[in-house]
Amino acid sequence: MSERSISRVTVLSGGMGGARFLQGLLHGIAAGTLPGVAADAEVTVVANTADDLWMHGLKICPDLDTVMYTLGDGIDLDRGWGRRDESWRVKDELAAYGVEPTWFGLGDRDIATHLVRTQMLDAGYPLSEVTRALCNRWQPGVRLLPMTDDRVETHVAVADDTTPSGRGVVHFQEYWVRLRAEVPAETVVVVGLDDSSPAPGVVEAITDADLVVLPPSNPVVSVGTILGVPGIREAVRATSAPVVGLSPIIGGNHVRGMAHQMLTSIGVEVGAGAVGLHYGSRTASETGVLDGWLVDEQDADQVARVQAGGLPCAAVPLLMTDVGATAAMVAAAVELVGRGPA
Ligand code: FO1
Repeated sequence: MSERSISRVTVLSGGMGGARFLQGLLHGIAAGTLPGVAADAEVTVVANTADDLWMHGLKICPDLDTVMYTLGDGIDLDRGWGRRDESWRVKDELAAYGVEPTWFGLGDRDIATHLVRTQMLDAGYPLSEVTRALCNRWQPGVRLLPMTDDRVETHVAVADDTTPSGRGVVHFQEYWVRLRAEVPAETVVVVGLDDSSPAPGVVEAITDADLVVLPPSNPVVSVGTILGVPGIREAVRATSAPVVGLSPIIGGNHVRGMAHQMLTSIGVEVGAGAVGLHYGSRTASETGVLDGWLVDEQDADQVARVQAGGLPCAAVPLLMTDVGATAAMVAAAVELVGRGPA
């Protein structure tokens, strides 16, 4: 196996889980604890934008902002989203006017981000340029790219006895925030996905990488939507870099978020092994994207099943309890695939 130096790492990321993973990755790079990874390795994040929504005339990009705030040290650590030291005066005033929706938490500081973004979009700048401008302030320490500059939105069909059909469709944010993902997601529809194209730099960030990582983000509505942008799955399958994934499911359930509900809605078993096989082996299948898959030690009994699917697999601690623990799982991921093809 050739020893290869890894200096360009590309991560396909959602919001909270991806952001925590990135903190550990950057920590490991800086600490020099990642085998074969250069101390000055550069990280590019291709972030999910299908959670995005327009509200009160503002364009809100939850996953881009969660990564930017988290790595730029502006995140509220308890919530895992939005700004630290936040106030909610505008939200309260909107509620006083009876303006809906009142269920979405728009903080005053956060609104400034959406105002800048909306003004730049209105001036004709693409989302990728807007994101670059916002990151000039936050300096997240990664190159942050939206998966696409086109409008893409995840919507969820749920049972709704107030409608003649007995079903209703809500924006993903309404499903997650107002409905608290407590009702089954009958169907997930990502509006605009099939007509979208990768944002500038995204394909190259994948094909020119030395390592591509699928972090423990939601495999359906975060990593799944990124892979669904026409051209991105193809780029992952074509890259000369090893591609490694880490399971967001531990012990049969997600750690946070709604991976359980989303996997169920697409008929995929909620298991660490099943998710790895859902992503698939790049070499042993026509659509697979992975060269290796990490599961938590609780799911060690699924390693053989994943390997039988043509996908190298190892069981290591996957709870991101702190940056050191996360860096250790990155090291394990590099060990599993990082030496590159023989
Ligand atoms: N999540 C919540 O649970 N409640 C909220 O009110 C809420 C508001 C919000 C505002 C801006 C933003 O960027 C994110 C926000 N989130 C909120 C988190 C968001 O729903 C998630 O980060 C992802 O979209 C799902 O992973």
